[in-house]
Amino acid sequence: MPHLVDRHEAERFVRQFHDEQPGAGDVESRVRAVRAAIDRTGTYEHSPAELAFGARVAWRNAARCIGRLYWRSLVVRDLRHLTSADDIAAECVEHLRIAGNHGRIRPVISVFAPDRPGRPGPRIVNDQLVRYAGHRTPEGRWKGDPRSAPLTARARDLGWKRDDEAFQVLPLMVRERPGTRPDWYELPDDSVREVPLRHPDHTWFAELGLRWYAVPAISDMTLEIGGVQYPAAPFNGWYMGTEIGARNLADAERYDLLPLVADRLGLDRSTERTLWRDRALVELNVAVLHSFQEAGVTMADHHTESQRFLRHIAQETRQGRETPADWSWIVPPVSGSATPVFHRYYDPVDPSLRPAFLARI
Ligand code: HEM
Ligand code: NRG
Repeated sequence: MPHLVDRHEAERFVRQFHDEQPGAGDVESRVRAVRAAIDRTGTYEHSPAELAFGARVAWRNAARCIGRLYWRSLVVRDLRHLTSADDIAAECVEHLRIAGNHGRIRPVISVFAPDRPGRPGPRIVNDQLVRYAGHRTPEGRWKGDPRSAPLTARARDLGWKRDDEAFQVLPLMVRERPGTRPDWYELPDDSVREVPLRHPDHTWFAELGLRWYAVPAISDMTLEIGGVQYPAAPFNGWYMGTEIGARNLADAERYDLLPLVADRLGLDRSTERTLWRDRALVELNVAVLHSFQEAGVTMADHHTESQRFLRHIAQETRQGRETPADWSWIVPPVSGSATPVFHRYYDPVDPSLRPAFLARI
C-alpha cells in the first residue's frame, strides 16, 4: 500500500530543483507549501516544471545508461490526471507515435498518475511498450522471444490470441490498480515501426526474416521524484545496435541466432577456436546497423555512443557533478576494449541517489 511521502526527500528535491534552476521562484515558500501539503494529505503535487526536471535528472542519474548525454532534451508528457486503463493505453500509443517521429526518434517519457496514500496509481504490466511474444513449442523448441514467455502466457490468460510467428507484437496490458485484472489492448500497426533486417554484403541474410522494432520504451520502472512514486512512467530513447545484434538476437536464452548465422556464413563450428561465434556476432551487428540506417530509423553504434558518454561525463564534471556509472552495464557487449568506456573507472553508484528510475519489486 502506498506510503506517506517522506518530508525530507520532498524537501531535498525541492531544494535541488531550485539550486539547479535559478529563477524558479522562492525556495523557502515552496518548501513550506510542500511540507503543509504532506502534513495535510500525506503527499504533494509537483509543478509541471518540477516534474520535467525530476524526470530528466532521473535519466541523468541512471548509472546503467550509456545514452545520458542528451538528458536535458527529454520530452516530458505530463499525464498525471490519467488513471483509467483505456486512457493510459491510448496515451501509450500516442507516446510511440511521438517518439517514433517517422524514424527520427525522440527521447520521451509519459508520466501517469502517481501512487498516493491509500490510492495506488495505475501500472503497465509489460516491461516494454513493444515486445515480441515467445513460447515453447510442443517439440520443445522456442518460437519468438523466450524472454517474453511469461508475458505471453499472461496475455493469453486474458484472452489474447497468439499466432505462430517469431516476431508477433504483444498487446499492452494495463492495471488501473495493483491487484486488479489487467485490461489488454492490441497496439495499432501504425504505432509500431519495425525494421526488417538485411546485410549489406549477404543477400541470404534478408531471407532469415529477422526484424526488430524501432523504439525501446521501458514501461516497468517506477519514477521516483522527491519521495513521490510514479509507477506508470514509460520512457524511451533510441537503440544502440548491440542491444539487438549482440543480445536480443544473439543470446542463447533469446533468439539464439549465432549458430544459424555462422552456418550461413560458411564458418567452421567444429571448434571454438575458429571464433565462429565472434564472427557471426559482428556480421549480425553489421546487419542491424545497416538496416536501421537504410530505413531512416535512429540508432547509435557502440563506438559513437561510447564517445558521447565520455563527453557527457566531461560536461557533468564541468558542472561540478559526478556521473555515477556501472561499468558492467556501460561497456558494450561486443568489442568492449575497442571502445573508450572500457579503459577507465567510474564514480561509484549511490543507491539512495534521487530522482531515479527504480526496478519494480
Ligand atoms: C539502460 C542506451 C535513453 C534510462 C540503457 C542501456 C543502454 C542504453 C544500451 C543498457 C541496456 C541493457 O543492457 O539492457 C540508451 C540510449 C539512449 C537512451 C542509446 C538514447 C537516447 C534513455 C532514456 C532514459 C534512459 C531517455 C530515461 C528517461 C535508462 C535506464 C537504464 C538504461 C533507467 C537501466 C535499465 C535497467 O536497469 O534495466 N540505456 N539509453 N535511457 N537507460 Fe538508457
Ligand atoms: N536492452 C533493451 C532495452 C534497454 C534500454 N535501452 C535503451 N533505452 N536504449 C532492449 O530492448 O534491447 N532507451 O530508453 O533508449
